[in-house]
Amino acid sequence: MNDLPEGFRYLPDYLDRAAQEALVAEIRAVVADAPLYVPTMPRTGKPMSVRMTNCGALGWVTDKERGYRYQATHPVTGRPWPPMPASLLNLWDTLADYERPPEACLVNFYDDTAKMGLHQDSDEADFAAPVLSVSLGDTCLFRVGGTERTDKAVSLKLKSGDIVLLAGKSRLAFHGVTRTYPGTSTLLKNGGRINLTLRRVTA
Ligand code: MD3
Ligand code: FE
Repeated sequence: MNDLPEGFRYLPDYLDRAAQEALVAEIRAVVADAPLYVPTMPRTGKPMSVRMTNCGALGWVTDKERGYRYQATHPVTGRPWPPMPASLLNLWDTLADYERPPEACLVNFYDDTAKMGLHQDSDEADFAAPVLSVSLGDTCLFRVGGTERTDKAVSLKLKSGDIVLLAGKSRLAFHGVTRTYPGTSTLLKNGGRINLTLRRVTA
């Protein structure tokens, strides 16, 4: 907990229960329009355990043939992503300290066995902009290291209502989700964990 990368801001319990519930309702509406899908890894086609969708002008997607990228349409429905809810734009305005609005909100859904391997977020053209992450539902064990894969990493638990802001050097830190802790939250009726990441994509 004392070796967090420079620019990493952890805001525990930032959203109260009512704000979390309101956000879940907005994400359910997003998912009704843009269903969660199973992303696959570049080249191997191996499915990720996290299901994903997006809102905003651009969305992060991955598949075997075309790999990691941002695009304006849902890979399954072909429709544009639904707009970003005003509450998320407001959060960015309050916390990001960045002149321009986020272009993408990636919605990650973790079931009881899902995890996310150690990676760097480098598909965006603008690394000056921060990434803002909101956790909802079950607690997870999150791991964050330095800008090299082999740098020492620290673990912390991210719980429902927590926000993490990745600015400065932490923007390119390696990070991942080791596991979730099923049954630790009553926010989502069918359990699981949702993580939202708001980003600038273009420079
Ligand atoms: C540290 N999501 O979507 S959120 C991702 O909980 C992603 O779903 C995780 O990693 C999740 O790419 C972690 C916290 C987070 C997000 C972006 C970061 C940490 C980060 C970017 C740079 C460094
Ligand atoms: Fe990431």
